[in-house]
Amino acid sequence: MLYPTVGVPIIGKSLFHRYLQYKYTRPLQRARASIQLLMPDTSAQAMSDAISHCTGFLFPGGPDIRPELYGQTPQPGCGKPEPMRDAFELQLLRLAIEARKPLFCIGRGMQLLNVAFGGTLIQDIRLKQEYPHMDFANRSSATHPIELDPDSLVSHVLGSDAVTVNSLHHQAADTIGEGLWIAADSPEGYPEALEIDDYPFCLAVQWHPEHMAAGTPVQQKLFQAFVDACR
Ligand SMILES: [Mn+2]
Repeated sequence: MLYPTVGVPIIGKSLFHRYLQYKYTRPLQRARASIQLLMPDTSAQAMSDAISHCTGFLFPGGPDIRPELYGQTPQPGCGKPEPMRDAFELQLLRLAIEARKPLFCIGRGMQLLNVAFGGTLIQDIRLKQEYPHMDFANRSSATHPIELDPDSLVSHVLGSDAVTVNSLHHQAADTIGEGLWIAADSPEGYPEALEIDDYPFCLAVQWHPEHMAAGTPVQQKLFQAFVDACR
């Protein structure tokens, strides 16, 4: 299986969405993956097709998750959710975990993983940050440091226990779901990577390696390791 099939929930159809989508598919292709974009279809048939057809899944960035899904009501600063994406991606992620598929969860994807395990989110961190964590203009640059647990998968893949990363988020994982642990954090203590206890392969990062991979080879390693785990 030289080109494993990686399932990626579709981000959207506008030109801007397609640009964002391309940012994920390009480093996956560079790592020699075949990509299956997945439409938000929650039917049992679509779910079982996705699980049987794809050897791994990448959960991409996107809008804020509906607070109701982690037991809260929307607070000021919380963005407009996309309930269709939430319902589809949460269901798919749960089935993928059950099937022990390799996972790569990025940005919103990492937050979704936390919600899938019963964790919660801080709905807006903009008033409680030392670094600008929502910095779209500098999305290809490393803008804040993080510390990684040297025993984590993400640290092994990056080959370091301290790196600097870009930052495109205004929410953060708060209570961590049972069965997950914090593999990296920002200087303020916001989780920047999560991992699942006793799981074959899961990278979940709060930063956006897809915008760095072209210019920062170490970030491409995350995509390579994920695709290798799918092979
Ligand atoms: Mn950050």
